[in-house]
Amino acid sequence: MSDKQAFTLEDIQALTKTLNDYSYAYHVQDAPIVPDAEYDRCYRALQEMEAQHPEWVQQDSPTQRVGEKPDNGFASVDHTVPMLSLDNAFDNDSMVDFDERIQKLSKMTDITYCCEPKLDGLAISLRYENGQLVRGVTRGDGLTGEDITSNIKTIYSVPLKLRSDNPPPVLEVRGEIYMPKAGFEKLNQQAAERGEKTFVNPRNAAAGSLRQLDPKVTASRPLVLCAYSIGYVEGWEQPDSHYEGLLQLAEWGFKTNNLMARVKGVQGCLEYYDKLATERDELSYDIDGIVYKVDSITQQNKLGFVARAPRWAIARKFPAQEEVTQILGVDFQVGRTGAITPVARLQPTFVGGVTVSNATLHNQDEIDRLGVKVNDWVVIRRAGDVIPQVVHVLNERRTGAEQEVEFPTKCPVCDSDIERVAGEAVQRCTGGLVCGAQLKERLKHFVSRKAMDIDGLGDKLIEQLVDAKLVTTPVDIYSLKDKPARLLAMERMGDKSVEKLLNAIEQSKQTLFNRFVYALGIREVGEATARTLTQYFGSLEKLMSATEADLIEVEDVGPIVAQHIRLFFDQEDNVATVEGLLEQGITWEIAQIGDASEQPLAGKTYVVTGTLSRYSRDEVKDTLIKLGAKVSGSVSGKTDCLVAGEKAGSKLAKAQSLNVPVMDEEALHQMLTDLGAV
Ligand code: JCF
Repeated sequence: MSDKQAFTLEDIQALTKTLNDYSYAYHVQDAPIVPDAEYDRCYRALQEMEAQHPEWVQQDSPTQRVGEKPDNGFASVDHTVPMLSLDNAFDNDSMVDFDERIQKLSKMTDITYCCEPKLDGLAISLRYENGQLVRGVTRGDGLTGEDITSNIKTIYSVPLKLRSDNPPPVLEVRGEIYMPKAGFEKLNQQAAERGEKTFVNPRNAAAGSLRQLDPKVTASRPLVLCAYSIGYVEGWEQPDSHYEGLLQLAEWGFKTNNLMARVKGVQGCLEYYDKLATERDELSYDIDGIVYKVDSITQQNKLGFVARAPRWAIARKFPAQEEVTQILGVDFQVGRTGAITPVARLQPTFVGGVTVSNATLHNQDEIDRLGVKVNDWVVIRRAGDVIPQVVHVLNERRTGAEQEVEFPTKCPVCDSDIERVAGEAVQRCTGGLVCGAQLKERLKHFVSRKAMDIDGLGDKLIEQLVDAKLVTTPVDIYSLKDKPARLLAMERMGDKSVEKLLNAIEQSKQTLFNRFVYALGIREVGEATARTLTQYFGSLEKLMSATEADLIEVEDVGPIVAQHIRLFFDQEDNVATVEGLLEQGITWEIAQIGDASEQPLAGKTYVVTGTLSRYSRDEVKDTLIKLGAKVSGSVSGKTDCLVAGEKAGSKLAKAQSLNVPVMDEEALHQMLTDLGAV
């Protein structure tokens, strides 16, 4: 506002409220109502108005979130009401015991429990006086914590002021401060790029961020507060339900967990656990279990405490995702593109619900970053279906018996040289298809479900076929029909399975252009890129003759991908393989490579998400492509329609926030039926 327009106190108050509403929608409700640019514009406008009239700055102005360093570090503060810890349960039996104890003590049956995911962060207590945030304190030892108000204020999901015209005179809210997985990854990536130390997990990153003396540092960290209980209140009648108390907190502007639920009895608790256990890995934040609380506050008060833990609550823990074990040795595996991956052989350990005996070490850089040696004791992590990782080395356990990891210079499978391309982290075997390992991996990729989809040609059989030199290129798969006796000689192959396999191979010849291109296994060309390429070029000849400059024109294809594609088709044996496959009779529907503009869904971009029951997601994608649509992996402003099955998560939320039309499975089925596609 360089031209100094006149404005009033009311204008500042109104703009402050507008910004806080935007921020609440974004940070608490996860449903932004304006683009970031609009928020930033309003924020700068408020900053300028405040600079002209500092005496009008509102206490809850977003500009007040980042303040000065506290002068004398963090002061100690006694909690009004102690912050309790939780007893743990590790199995169903302990949950049954817990419920029986509650029934006995309260002389009631069918207890109502309030359940919520247990966030893996740090507990804090927030004090509000007449609706204004006055203090934020860490849990500390439960009785005394540290005053970290200046850091807490930088967290946007912490309301500086309650959203109420008559807030309670005093309110203390307890909650967990955590760092969502995506923010954690980004933070670590930035730290790594600057050559700084990375955090081992989101919990440590959250703890480290709150311990910063400079609030500016905390402000730069992606922290979130989720409220989990009312710790203390004056001048307001609490409902006799923990659950309803949380609903009130949500109304006052706090983020509460949207998976929170009330259930009946231990049966309800166990069902809730099973459901969350399957969803755990898809959540945007780490959880380490479920918290169950007796819902009635009257009952809670009657049940009371033992030592520091309430009798009315329990934390049911998931199997640990991190464990300590020893590295017995390091093997080197050769992948489809020749990439050499060091794999740590571990003393087998139960982690994340399974026994793990291997963990990937990725590449030389990762070995250097971890500083890992053979015989080291390490923390390993297995989350969901992700390959187990080595998180860090326990240096204090070193005995002197540790040995450096020696990266080979020759391929352990074919003895060809290993080379490292400048600027790349991976080292590769230069053997190409001479290397049995690369050939096996390429074949496994070629026959996989999203590629040529040849059922019955499993990893074990491929290995045998390659070892027996029956198959030396993908083309050979299609002449197996001339050698049934050789197939019968393979392990666990009978007349029936040979017949089935040969049928599956024949059937795979009728495919889709994008599947074929994906199956070729060109480096950096995944399922989505294969789709984009085939839709852009329309024919194999055009794709094969495209220059790097032509390729860069394709959406999502950058110079590196373009180079890999060109390199692939410049290699004679690759061209020979493609031609050989076509000679074997591989074809795809002409509709796909015909005049795209005449197809019913031409020019439309679809995204498919969630669980479908009538079709598989791949089937739906294939069908949409046949109808001329483009299928993308992520929702954006350019998306024309999101097909959302059950349990659609973030993509559905994003589509809704961008007003992208959403179609459920029924509507999709109707459309495909109307178009005669099914
Ligand atoms: O999410 C949590 N980590 C969490 C911790 C949730 C709760 O409801 C808690 C808690 C610690 C103590 N409740 C208590 C009483």
